[in-house]
Amino acid sequence: MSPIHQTILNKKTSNPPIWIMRQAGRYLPEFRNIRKENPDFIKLCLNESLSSEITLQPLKRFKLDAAIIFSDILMIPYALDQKVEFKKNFGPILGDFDFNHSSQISEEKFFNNLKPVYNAINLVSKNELLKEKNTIGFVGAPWTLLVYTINKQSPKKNINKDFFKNDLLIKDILNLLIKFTKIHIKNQVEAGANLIQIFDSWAGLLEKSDYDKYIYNPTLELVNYVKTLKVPVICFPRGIKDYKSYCEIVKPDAVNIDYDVDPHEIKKLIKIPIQGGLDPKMLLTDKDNLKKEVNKYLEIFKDHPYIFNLGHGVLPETNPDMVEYLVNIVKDYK
Ligand code: 1CP
Repeated sequence: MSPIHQTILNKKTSNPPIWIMRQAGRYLPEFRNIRKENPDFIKLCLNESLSSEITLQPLKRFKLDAAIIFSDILMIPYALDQKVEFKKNFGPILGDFDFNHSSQISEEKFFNNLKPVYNAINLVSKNELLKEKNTIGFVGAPWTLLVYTINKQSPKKNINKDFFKNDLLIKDILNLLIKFTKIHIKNQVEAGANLIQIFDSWAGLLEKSDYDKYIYNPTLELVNYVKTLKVPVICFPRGIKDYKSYCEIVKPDAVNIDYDVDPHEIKKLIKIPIQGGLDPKMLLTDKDNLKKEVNKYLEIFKDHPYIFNLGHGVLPETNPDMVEYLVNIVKDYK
């Protein structure tokens, strides 16, 4: 059994397993080389030979315990025929979501639109580098996808006041996103993903009074669905104000904490396996400081099932040597 699966089942491993959010990406020169030649990001995600190669790049360099497929949470709106573009130094820009059109898309058409993603998962999961390791499939949580679908770009600090104005349409879009997110999860598992991560990157934008409707109920539906597929599910409700209630209600197999969470406090509050926490900015400091911070998390979670990771994605300006240094500290921890 892989070290991540062991940790999720509460079994003791000699040291915590590790993977890194956004481990395949812009901080790696070998990724930037491929990206330079492939200016269309969606097309790159749909090129199974390149996307599987990019997925494996960090595993060739570092002793990581999992590969996360090189794709994007916005591949779902894309496969539902919403226009999705990525603008340099700006982020995603989406077109209008046409509910009447998107709700007519068949499961088969959706599968065909994303077939190269599933083929890439299949290629990666069979690679020698992944023996006794995990191939992580992922989705955006319904709330986070709704944010991009309606806001049509990153919301940064808050969402437009008009966001919730058409309540009925929002409900319909949310349900459609849930339906296709389940299909995307199933397709990834059938292709070879043996762990699913659900990213709720914009959970922090909501007030607690909105959690039931937009976070708890939709995510619980996905988590229960993943459990029927017999693969573990890790949830990352970034910036949520109450991780404890989230875990009790949504019941993921493990939870990823963000870097604003106090690790001492959360350990006392949460019984399920924990992942992540380290501020990605620590990788921009020096080795001594990084070591101190990494050891802090290792010490705090030494008697709690723990998967090492960051409190958000690795930053593009990170030096890969610092990532190597981090991975080695975790691997050498006694
Ligand atoms: O190793 C990996 O993790 C690579 C696969 C991966 C994942 C898991 C990518 C590639 N994107 C994601 C998830 C993702 N995409 C999330 C959830 C995690 C998070 O909060 O970071 C979100 C919110 C997105 C949406 C997205 N995709 C943004 C906007 C982020 C924001 O602040 O609004 C951007 C800029 C992207 C593009 C993207 N996706 C992935 C990469 C490597 C890139 C950069 C593309 C480039 O310009 O080269």
